[in-house]
Amino acid sequence: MISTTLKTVETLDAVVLGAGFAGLAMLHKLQNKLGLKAKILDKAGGVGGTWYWNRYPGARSDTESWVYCYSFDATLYREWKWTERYPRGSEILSYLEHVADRFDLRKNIMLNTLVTKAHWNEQIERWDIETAQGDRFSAKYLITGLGILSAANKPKFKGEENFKGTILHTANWPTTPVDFTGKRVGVIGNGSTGIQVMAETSKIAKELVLYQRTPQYSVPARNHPIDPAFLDGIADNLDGYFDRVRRSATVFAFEEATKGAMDVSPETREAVYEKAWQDGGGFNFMFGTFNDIAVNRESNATACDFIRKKIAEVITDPVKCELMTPTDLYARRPLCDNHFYEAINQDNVRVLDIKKHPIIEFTDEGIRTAEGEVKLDYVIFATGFDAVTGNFVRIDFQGRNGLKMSDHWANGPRAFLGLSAAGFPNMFSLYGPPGPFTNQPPAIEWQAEWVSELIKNMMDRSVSMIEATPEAEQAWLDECISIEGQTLFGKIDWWVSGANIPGKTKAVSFYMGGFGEYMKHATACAANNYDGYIQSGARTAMAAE
Ligand code: NA7
Repeated sequence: MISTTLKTVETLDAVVLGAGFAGLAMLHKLQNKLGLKAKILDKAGGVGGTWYWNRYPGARSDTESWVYCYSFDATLYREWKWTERYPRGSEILSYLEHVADRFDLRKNIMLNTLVTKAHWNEQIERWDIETAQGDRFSAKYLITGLGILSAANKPKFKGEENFKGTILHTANWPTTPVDFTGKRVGVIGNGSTGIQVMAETSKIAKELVLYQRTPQYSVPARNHPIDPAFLDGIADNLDGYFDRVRRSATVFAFEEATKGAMDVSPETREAVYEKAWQDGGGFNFMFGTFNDIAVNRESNATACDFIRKKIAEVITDPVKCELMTPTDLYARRPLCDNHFYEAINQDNVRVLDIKKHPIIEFTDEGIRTAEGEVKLDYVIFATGFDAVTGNFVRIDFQGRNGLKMSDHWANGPRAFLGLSAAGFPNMFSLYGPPGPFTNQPPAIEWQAEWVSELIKNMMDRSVSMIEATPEAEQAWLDECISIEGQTLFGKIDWWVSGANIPGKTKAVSFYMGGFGEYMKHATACAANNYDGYIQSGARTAMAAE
């Protein structure tokens, strides 16, 4: 049983929420660069964030490993040798555990610690933080690294309690492996998670049934082992390499396209798509082929046609092929897979269209739709996340004058640079909304450095409080809305707008102007004495002083 006895308040310079890529980078900067008293609090039983929870079979990053990592330490980069183009979830988890050890972070990480509230204390200009176990902290700075894809979305179906098999959710996977050999497995959802878990499970399950609402566009990942010498080559020019990566829009390793799909002949277009198909990678296909697939409907249609044609080449069963062929825009997060369509083609795999015949109920033996009952041993929910804001509204954040984050964000997230919500002084959200939409680790570590420089600057000038102005917050949101309006990403319903959660207000949650442009905004803000923030003088001393 959780004890809720309140304990003595621990006074810190900073509390960091979350021990994933963001939290670890931030703690490293605070603890090892600035010498502050800082602590990470995380409800998980280990470090790793997303990669602690998402241990389902087939879990991988679909970003190339050599840019799905930190670049802030050249020795770390040189020492850690990724083994595959797309790192397995377990390998990423080991990497983050290694980082926690290597930079001596564990001494300031409290695990199994669920933060329930964080209130701004006006009198002393500090954050009062409490956990479910009754731990209490007073911190000058509150920095969140909560992740935009971490609050699981678990839709509820009638009769689930009667099901005698096992129900699993990919985002809350057991720490002990689950063996699906010879089992009957149902999977609900075919986003980037669903296609990974299905490709892997189809190899051993007796039967695999996909309960599909919307078919997706996916391209091959073309995973392969990597030569350590290749990684050494990057390490030799680490700053230059990551500088190029970060100046791009998407923060991936590939070169982004500079031409539109309609600017070339049909033959050239076909050849460009074919090359990308052979090279592999979803983001590469969307952003490395042509520069207007995500903004121009005509160009988008050419990519759709190409992928549909490829799906038809792989899935030879005509019924399955029709079910798996998407008809809407290619404007969700681009997917890539490890032989997903080949898996669908197998005899032990069935696809049920639950848009046409929705799930009626779970029975004691399986799932019933209008097409009948299917008997199952396991049902895997790969139904994604209450993305972006999910974790922010689960914690009772209260800023100035008791302003609740859940009220401030009732119509969607708003925060200057995605980092600072007006009314929430000395609080910074790494990779928070509305912020960049990119490959995350190199973007996150850049933001962590930016925040640490801001804190250093405040300390140097004896500034005790900094807060984004409502005007700066609004102007930033307007810019995000304007840019997203020029893309196709907001034209379909998916997690980026919150449309995947029934009843959630649809909103613009990202800055789609590219990370290179994002850095220019944030750098200009800092260079102009943190233009967009109001600052006030020293009222409380730092705990470390
Ligand atoms: P996604 O991409 O949100 O996919 C969730 C899937 O679950 C998708 O196929 C949904 O169908 C389906 N879904 C969600 N709710 C239901 C209900 N109620 N009934 C049936 N099917 C449902 O989540 P992922 O975990 O795959 O990936 C999220 C991100 O994590 C990904 O973009 C990566 O960046 C990492 P729909 O398409 O809405 O019809």
